[in-house]
Amino acid sequence: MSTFEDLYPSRDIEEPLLIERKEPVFHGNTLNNAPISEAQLHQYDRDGYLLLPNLFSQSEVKRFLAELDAMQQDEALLATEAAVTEPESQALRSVFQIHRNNALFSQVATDPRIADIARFILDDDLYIHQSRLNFKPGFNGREFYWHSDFETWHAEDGMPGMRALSASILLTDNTEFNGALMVMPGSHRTFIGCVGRTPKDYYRKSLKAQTVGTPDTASLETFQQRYGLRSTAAKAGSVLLFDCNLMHGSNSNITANPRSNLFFVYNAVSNRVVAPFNGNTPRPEFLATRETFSPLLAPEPQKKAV
Ligand code: 6CS
Ligand code: FE
Repeated sequence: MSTFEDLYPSRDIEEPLLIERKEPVFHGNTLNNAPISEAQLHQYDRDGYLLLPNLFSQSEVKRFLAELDAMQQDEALLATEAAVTEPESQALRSVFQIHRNNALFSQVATDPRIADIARFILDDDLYIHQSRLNFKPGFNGREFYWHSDFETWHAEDGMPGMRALSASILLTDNTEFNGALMVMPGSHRTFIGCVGRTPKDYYRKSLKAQTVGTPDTASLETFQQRYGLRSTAAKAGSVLLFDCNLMHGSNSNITANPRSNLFFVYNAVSNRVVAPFNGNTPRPEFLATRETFSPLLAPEPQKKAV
């Protein structure tokens, strides 16, 4: 059990809990040398997410997709626990820890176009808590039910507070038909404590279809009425930055068009994971960085022109 105070109790509770967020969304205190505009920062702070259209070029996306195809043929990779198939087929659902196991994507993880914004928002040195490719293949890509990533990372990985964010790089066009991420804008400011003890090795099931750690329907109804629903549909090459506690989910993909996205989760070094707050043994390294912890190198400070 963690010796850290549990600011966000979840799982071992009798009733759902709505807890106001303790941490700021934007952890910095200046816009000097900001990599995004004040309007963009305001939008991220207010809504809990920011869409950056066409941040990566089509030729970069083409290179990423070629890497995806190669991974889908890599028998050794497919045999590891980091490769997760869909609940009702052998289609590939996710591949985790690509920031360490894939040369190209380990570079993308440190790309200043996303890492600099994450560092600005979290206002700390960073490391990658988790990375993954979600394939959401045509016809077989099943939904990701409503959830807060932080609820899982807090309960099952021991992430103390809300000082982490995800950068999702869209590798295919995300549309309202093929399962673009849906978000509840503003929901990042309230934590839902979920009822239901975490089974041992729950990740073997949750990565295919999560139930434990997802909110009850009454809380979701309250949230939907309070925050509404918004689609983050955008073209391939766009980047969606979203706060660790934003309520989000995506529908099953019954179209022929895959909805494949690359995710990097940036966590503040000061918010390194500790013992899981649900009291279970920690999840494996491919889901939550512990032994392979290494801070992202901050860029050399801009030398002032003399
Ligand atoms: O368990 C996790 O860490 C993963 N589960 C979901 C549904 N989203 C975040 C993360 O990839
Ligand atoms: Fe998620």
